[in-house]
Amino acid sequence: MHIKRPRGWEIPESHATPESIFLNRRALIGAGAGLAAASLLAPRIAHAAPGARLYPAQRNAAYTLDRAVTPEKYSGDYNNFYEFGMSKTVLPAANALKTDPWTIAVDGLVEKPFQIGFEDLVRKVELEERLYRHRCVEAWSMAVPWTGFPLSKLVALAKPTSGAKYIRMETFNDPAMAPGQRSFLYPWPYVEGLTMAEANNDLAFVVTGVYGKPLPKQFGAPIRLAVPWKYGFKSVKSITKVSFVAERPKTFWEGLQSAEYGFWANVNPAVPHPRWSQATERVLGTEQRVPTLIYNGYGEQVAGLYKGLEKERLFV
Ligand SMILES: Nc1nc2c(c(=O)[nH]1)N[C@H]1C(S)=C(S)[C@@H](COP(=O)(O)O)O[C@H]1N2
Ligand SMILES: [Mo]
Repeated sequence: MHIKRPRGWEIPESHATPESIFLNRRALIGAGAGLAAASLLAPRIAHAAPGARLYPAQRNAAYTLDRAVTPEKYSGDYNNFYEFGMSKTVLPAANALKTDPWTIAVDGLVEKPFQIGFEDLVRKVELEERLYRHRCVEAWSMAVPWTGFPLSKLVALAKPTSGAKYIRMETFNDPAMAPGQRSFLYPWPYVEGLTMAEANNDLAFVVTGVYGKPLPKQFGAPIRLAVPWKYGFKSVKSITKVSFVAERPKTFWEGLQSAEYGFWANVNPAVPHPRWSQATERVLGTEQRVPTLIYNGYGEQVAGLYKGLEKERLFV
């Protein structure tokens, strides 16, 4: 028997075989032929990167840049992903990251804790593309077309109770897969957090893709955060757990070196890092130094979040 059938990632979702028909067809096929047919049909999702058929997503024109998009050949080969090593060249090691299947646990102060598969989560939201600046605390920067959905959508799905004051996000912890996690010098797993007001700000974005395709592994596949008004370390990669909590979470970098890397970490050119200036940044690709902007240029959208919090270390 020969079945010519386009694979899942070659056809738009609306044209894909609905699951009910797929299941009926399997039921109709006799046991002997059925085994062969099932083995042809079953891997159609496993071979595609999760959610691949959804790309490229519609660009949201509200998010514009003051600079050119950084070509992927620069941004995709200069990453911070300590789980796979402390150098910028984590691309080969990050290939070991297993992203399929991928489950995200939602727990803490929510109506009802649940686990959700990455594919199921993506089906519940609408993906869009946004051009965002990214400013690492190390004073390099890039401009990237992320694909994803507002973090506020995930908050709404989670249904936090009134006691939830912070959202805490965690990366996988798997030293067998990620060699960096065999080092006891770091407080694994990587943890980050935001206040509920920050999480519900329009700019806070859950990222599933970049450059019009699913996230390559070194960018933190299959699902990460982008909070562009904060230093890059707040944008946690490869998220496996989202918890709603009453107390401010202790973040990974805070646990290592709280004098240099705090909870708030809002970009501010006037507040130097203890060991270097934050006044300018090196743009990946062009290698030019350009002035750094307060809140990385997003002050209009986010400065209001910090009214009344002036006593906090907002820029560390
Ligand atoms: N899990 C995890 N998330 C992480 C990091 C990391 O080492 N591990 N590095 C952070 C830092 S310092 C930066 S600048 C960005 C880098 O994202 P990129 O490599 O996609 O440019 O990811 C952030 N998220
Ligand atoms: Mo960073």
